[in-house]
Amino acid sequence: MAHALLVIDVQNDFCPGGALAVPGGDAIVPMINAMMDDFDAVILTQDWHPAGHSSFASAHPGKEPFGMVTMPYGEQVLWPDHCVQGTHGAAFHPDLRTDGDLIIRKGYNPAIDSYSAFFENDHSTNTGLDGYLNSRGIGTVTVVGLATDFCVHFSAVDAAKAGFETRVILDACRGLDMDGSHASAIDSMKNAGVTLA
Ligand code: VGL
Ligand code: ZN
Repeated sequence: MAHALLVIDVQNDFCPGGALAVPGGDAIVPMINAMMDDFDAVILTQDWHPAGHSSFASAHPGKEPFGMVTMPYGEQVLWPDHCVQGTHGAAFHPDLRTDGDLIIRKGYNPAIDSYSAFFENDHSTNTGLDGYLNSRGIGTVTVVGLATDFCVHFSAVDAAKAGFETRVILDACRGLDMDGSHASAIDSMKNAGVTLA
Protein backbone atom coordinates (compact mmCIF):
# COMPACT_ATOMS: atom_id res chain seq x y z
CA MET A 1 0.00 0.00 0.00
CA ALA A 2 1.18 3.50 -0.77
CA HIS A 3 2.00 6.16 1.81
CA ALA A 4 0.65 9.74 1.65
CA LEU A 5 1.85 12.90 3.35
CA LEU A 6 -1.00 15.20 4.38
CA VAL A 7 0.24 18.77 4.93
CA ILE A 8 -2.38 20.73 6.86
CA ASP A 9 -2.92 24.49 6.50
CA VAL A 10 0.66 25.83 6.28
CA GLN A 11 -0.73 29.24 5.31
CA ASN A 12 0.34 32.81 6.06
CA ASP A 13 -2.52 33.48 8.49
CA PHE A 14 -1.37 30.57 10.71
CA CYS A 15 2.24 31.76 10.72
CA PRO A 16 3.76 34.56 12.84
CA GLY A 17 2.36 37.89 11.64
CA GLY A 18 -0.86 36.23 10.39
CA ALA A 19 -4.42 36.75 11.59
CA LEU A 20 -4.54 33.50 13.59
CA ALA A 21 -0.85 32.96 14.17
CA VAL A 22 0.32 29.65 15.62
CA PRO A 23 3.53 30.21 17.63
CA GLY A 24 6.46 28.91 15.57
CA GLY A 25 4.14 27.99 12.70
CA ASP A 26 6.75 28.91 10.10
CA ALA A 27 9.50 26.87 11.78
CA ILE A 28 8.12 23.58 10.43
CA VAL A 29 8.34 24.56 6.75
CA PRO A 30 11.91 23.31 6.03
CA MET A 31 11.19 19.95 7.69
CA ILE A 32 7.96 19.47 5.74
CA ASN A 33 9.63 20.40 2.45
CA ALA A 34 12.35 17.83 3.10
CA MET A 35 9.82 15.10 3.94
CA MET A 36 7.84 15.47 0.71
CA ASP A 37 10.22 13.39 -1.43
CA ASP A 38 9.75 10.35 0.81
CA PHE A 39 6.05 9.81 0.00
CA ASP A 40 4.07 8.30 -2.86
CA ALA A 41 1.55 11.15 -2.72
CA VAL A 42 1.60 14.62 -1.17
CA ILE A 43 -1.69 16.35 -0.36
CA LEU A 44 -1.77 19.94 0.88
CA THR A 45 -4.81 21.48 2.54
CA GLN A 46 -5.81 25.12 2.57
CA ASP A 47 -8.28 26.66 5.02
CA TRP A 48 -10.44 28.62 2.57
CA HIS A 49 -13.24 30.71 4.03
CA PRO A 50 -15.60 33.11 2.29
CA ALA A 51 -15.64 36.62 3.84
CA GLY A 52 -18.14 36.73 6.70
CA HIS A 53 -17.77 32.99 7.44
CA SER A 54 -19.85 31.79 10.39
CA SER A 55 -16.72 30.70 12.30
CA PHE A 56 -15.55 34.33 12.44
CA ALA A 57 -16.37 36.24 15.65
CA SER A 58 -16.99 39.26 13.41
CA ALA A 59 -20.05 37.46 12.00
CA HIS A 60 -21.64 37.27 15.48
CA PRO A 61 -22.46 40.74 16.85
CA GLY A 62 -21.31 41.12 20.45
CA LYS A 63 -18.98 38.09 20.33
CA GLU A 64 -15.20 38.18 20.68
CA PRO A 65 -12.58 35.98 19.00
CA PHE A 66 -11.85 32.76 20.93
CA GLY A 67 -15.33 32.77 22.48
CA MET A 68 -17.80 29.96 21.82
CA VAL A 69 -21.10 29.78 20.00
CA THR A 70 -23.62 26.97 19.52
CA MET A 71 -24.12 26.05 15.89
CA PRO A 72 -26.72 23.58 14.56
CA TYR A 73 -23.86 21.02 14.39
CA GLY A 74 -22.52 21.68 17.91
CA GLU A 75 -20.18 24.00 19.81
CA GLN A 76 -17.93 26.15 17.67
CA VAL A 77 -14.93 28.30 18.66
CA LEU A 78 -15.15 31.80 17.18
CA TRP A 79 -11.98 32.86 15.37
CA PRO A 80 -10.53 36.12 14.18
CA ASP A 81 -11.18 36.57 10.44
CA HIS A 82 -8.58 34.33 8.76
CA CYS A 83 -7.80 32.54 5.49
CA VAL A 84 -10.32 34.50 3.48
CA GLN A 85 -10.40 33.10 -0.07
CA GLY A 86 -7.87 34.71 -2.39
CA THR A 87 -6.16 36.86 0.26
CA HIS A 88 -2.46 36.86 1.19
CA GLY A 89 -3.40 35.27 4.53
CA ALA A 90 -4.96 32.29 2.75
CA ALA A 91 -1.90 31.72 0.56
CA PHE A 92 0.59 29.02 1.47
CA HIS A 93 3.71 30.12 3.37
CA PRO A 94 5.99 31.44 0.59
CA ASP A 95 8.73 28.89 1.37
CA LEU A 96 6.42 25.85 1.42
CA ARG A 97 6.84 23.49 -1.53
CA THR A 98 3.51 23.32 -3.32
CA ASP A 99 4.50 20.78 -5.97
CA GLY A 100 2.33 18.15 -4.31
CA ASP A 101 -0.29 15.98 -6.04
CA LEU A 102 -3.51 17.51 -4.70
CA ILE A 103 -4.58 20.68 -2.93
CA ILE A 104 -7.78 20.32 -0.98
CA ARG A 105 -9.63 23.40 0.23
CA LYS A 106 -11.99 23.32 3.18
CA GLY A 107 -14.16 25.70 5.17
CA TYR A 108 -15.76 27.20 2.05
CA ASN A 109 -19.31 26.44 3.21
CA PRO A 110 -20.42 29.73 4.86
CA ALA A 111 -22.51 27.96 7.50
CA ILE A 112 -20.11 25.17 8.58
CA ASP A 113 -16.51 25.24 9.75
CA SER A 114 -14.17 22.48 8.64
CA TYR A 115 -11.16 21.56 10.73
CA SER A 116 -10.71 18.13 9.20
CA ALA A 117 -9.46 17.54 5.69
CA PHE A 118 -12.02 14.70 5.46
CA PHE A 119 -15.27 16.02 6.96
CA GLU A 120 -16.73 19.41 7.77
CA ASN A 121 -17.49 20.07 11.44
CA ASP A 122 -21.01 18.65 11.04
CA HIS A 123 -19.14 15.30 10.72
CA SER A 124 -21.26 14.36 7.72
CA THR A 125 -20.26 16.59 4.78
CA ASN A 126 -17.42 14.71 3.06
CA THR A 127 -14.63 16.55 1.22
CA GLY A 128 -13.93 13.53 -0.99
CA LEU A 129 -10.39 13.08 0.33
CA ASP A 130 -11.02 9.52 1.53
CA GLY A 131 -12.14 8.54 -1.96
CA TYR A 132 -9.07 10.17 -3.50
CA LEU A 133 -6.70 8.36 -1.14
CA ASN A 134 -8.43 5.02 -1.70
CA SER A 135 -8.32 5.50 -5.47
CA ARG A 136 -4.59 6.18 -5.24
CA GLY A 137 -4.05 2.94 -3.27
CA ILE A 138 -2.98 4.79 -0.13
CA GLY A 139 -2.87 2.68 3.03
CA THR A 140 -0.88 4.93 5.36
CA VAL A 141 -1.28 8.65 5.98
CA THR A 142 1.30 10.82 7.75
CA VAL A 143 -0.09 14.15 8.98
CA VAL A 144 1.95 17.34 9.59
CA GLY A 145 1.15 21.07 9.72
CA LEU A 146 -1.01 23.55 11.61
CA ALA A 147 -2.57 23.63 14.07
CA THR A 148 -1.83 20.44 16.06
CA ASP A 149 -4.87 20.84 18.31
CA PHE A 150 -7.40 21.75 15.60
CA CYS A 151 -6.98 20.90 11.94
CA VAL A 152 -4.13 18.38 12.37
CA HIS A 153 -6.00 16.71 15.24
CA PHE A 154 -9.35 16.35 13.45
CA SER A 155 -7.73 15.34 10.16
CA ALA A 156 -5.69 12.62 11.86
CA VAL A 157 -8.69 11.26 13.79
CA ASP A 158 -10.80 11.17 10.62
CA ALA A 159 -7.98 9.51 8.65
CA ALA A 160 -7.81 6.76 11.29
CA LYS A 161 -11.62 6.41 11.33
CA ALA A 162 -11.59 6.11 7.54
CA GLY A 163 -9.33 3.08 7.95
CA PHE A 164 -5.93 4.53 7.06
CA GLU A 165 -2.92 3.67 9.17
CA THR A 166 -2.33 7.17 10.53
CA ARG A 167 0.64 8.86 12.13
CA VAL A 168 1.31 12.45 13.16
CA ILE A 169 4.89 13.78 13.25
CA LEU A 170 4.58 16.19 16.18
CA ASP A 171 7.94 17.88 15.42
CA ALA A 172 6.48 18.96 12.08
CA CYS A 173 3.34 20.44 13.71
CA ARG A 174 2.68 23.47 15.91
CA GLY A 175 -0.42 24.14 18.05
CA LEU A 176 -2.53 27.00 19.36
CA ASP A 177 -3.02 25.41 22.82
CA MET A 178 -6.12 27.22 24.07
CA ASP A 179 -7.55 26.01 27.41
CA GLY A 180 -5.77 22.68 27.36
CA SER A 181 -6.68 21.97 23.74
CA HIS A 182 -3.22 20.52 23.09
CA ALA A 183 -3.46 17.84 25.79
CA SER A 184 -7.01 16.89 24.83
CA ALA A 185 -6.03 16.68 21.16
CA ILE A 186 -3.17 14.31 22.02
CA ASP A 187 -5.57 12.11 24.04
CA SER A 188 -8.17 12.09 21.32
CA MET A 189 -5.63 11.15 18.61
CA LYS A 190 -4.25 8.32 20.78
CA ASN A 191 -7.78 7.05 21.45
CA ALA A 192 -8.48 7.01 17.73
CA GLY A 193 -5.44 4.78 17.19
CA VAL A 194 -3.23 7.48 15.67
CA THR A 195 0.52 6.91 16.12
CA LEU A 196 2.26 10.01 17.49
CA ALA A 197 5.90 10.28 16.45
C1 VGL B 1 -7.62 26.08 11.99
C2 VGL B 1 -8.85 27.30 13.47
C3 VGL B 1 -9.65 27.77 12.45
C4 VGL B 1 -6.47 25.15 11.76
C5 VGL B 1 -8.41 26.52 10.95
O1 VGL B 1 -5.94 25.09 10.63
O2 VGL B 1 -6.06 24.46 12.72
N1 VGL B 1 -7.84 26.46 13.24
N2 VGL B 1 -9.43 27.39 11.20
ZN1 ZN C 1 -10.47 28.34 9.67
